[in-house]
Amino acid sequence: MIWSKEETLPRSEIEAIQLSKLKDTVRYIYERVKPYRDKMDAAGVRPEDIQTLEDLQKMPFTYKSDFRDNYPDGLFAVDKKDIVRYHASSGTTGKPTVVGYTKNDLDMWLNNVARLACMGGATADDVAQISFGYGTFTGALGLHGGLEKIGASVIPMSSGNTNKQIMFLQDMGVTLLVATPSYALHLGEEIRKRGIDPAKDLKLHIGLFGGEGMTEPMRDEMHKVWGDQFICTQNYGMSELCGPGVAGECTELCGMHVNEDWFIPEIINPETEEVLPPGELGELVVTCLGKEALPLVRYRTGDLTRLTYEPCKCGRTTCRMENISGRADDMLVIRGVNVFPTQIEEVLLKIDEIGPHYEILVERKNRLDVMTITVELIDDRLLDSYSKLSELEGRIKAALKAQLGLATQLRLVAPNSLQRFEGKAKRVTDLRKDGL
Ligand code: DLL
Repeated sequence: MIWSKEETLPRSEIEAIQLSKLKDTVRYIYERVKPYRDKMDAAGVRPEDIQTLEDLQKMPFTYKSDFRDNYPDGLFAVDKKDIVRYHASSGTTGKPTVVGYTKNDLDMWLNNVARLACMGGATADDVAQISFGYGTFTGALGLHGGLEKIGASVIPMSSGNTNKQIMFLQDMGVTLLVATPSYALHLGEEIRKRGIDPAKDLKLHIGLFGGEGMTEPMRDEMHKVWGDQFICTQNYGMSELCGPGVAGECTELCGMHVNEDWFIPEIINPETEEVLPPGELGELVVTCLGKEALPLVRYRTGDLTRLTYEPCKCGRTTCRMENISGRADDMLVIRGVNVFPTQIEEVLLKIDEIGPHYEILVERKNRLDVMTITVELIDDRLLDSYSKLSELEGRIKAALKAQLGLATQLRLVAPNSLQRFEGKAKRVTDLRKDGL
């Protein structure tokens, strides 16, 4: 089922919608958001300079650091009283990136999520278990609202508690699972360990995944674990842009359709900032169209992908983006949670007993991401006192958990035992291969 007629318009009509909304958006931000007005003035661009879609390239970029510099709501274009929902994601340092929605924004957001749910095969007959963590993460409430819009029955399970997840999958006749792909694999394996064959014993046949990438080997693995009846698609989004709902894969499984009447995607070379033609790999830059509370123009997502405008067999005419193949910056996605090494550094530097050298190791164990942080003690006499060492370990772990919203493994090592670098320090080793 195709949810909105805008998904199947001829390209000329999509572009006409984009141009009209783009002109309005640029005028709107110039009039309402001071940091945008300042940037546009500095770049010598006025709203009337935007007359074609190519003119978008005259506009300055927006960065994650703009959120930090205008924390919490300096990029908002409406009065606080018009905000009906806040969400947040990790910032590059201690403060989160806060996003807000008006009533109309929520409606737009959840309609876009309804589209991707339909792309993945969901209907009003589905019973959907949402196994994303609820809270300020946009994934859970986004999919929750989008699936309710199409009339599916939603179970707001949240993440963790495997036994309860399995009990509900069985007892409630769940047909659709929403999760990060790594959690879905983990859950599938736990189910098999209990002697349950998902293909025979469960009604589950749709997986709507996102928040982190799903490679093709991972999709194959998903079928081995959950059975061939299980159709799993992924969708892409980020909190700053609305959350899920930016792009979604249809059951043809050939890239994620961008909701182009709400988002203009561009691909740039992250170093030269030059706009690249369709088919070339580069950083995705997104302009939101018609958002009221937080209208972002040319937002540097940091995600690397490519676009294709070839028509899709499913009938949708919107452009498609390929699987994200990496990041232009050093952000890590750990169990769907965004982590910047700078956030970790900020925590570690506040703790007197440890030095400034650290290493971050990311691995996948039992299908789940595990992050181990190794830090050097300043005084090796601490190594002789178990009680002092375990108190320190507990304190560092708690501070990291509070900052990242994620449990980490910690290794405390003797002074001067970590490698020193003459040039740029290589602090992160990511051993996850193809997501498996
Ligand atoms: O992860 C929004 C979302 C939730 C999308 C649920 C889809 C489903 P953030 O927490 O702000 O928002 O994280 C955004 O996660 O810049 C990507 O690096 C990564 N990401 C999200 N979806 C995918 C995906 C949500 N399908 C950041 N493939 C993004 C690869 C993804 N990476």
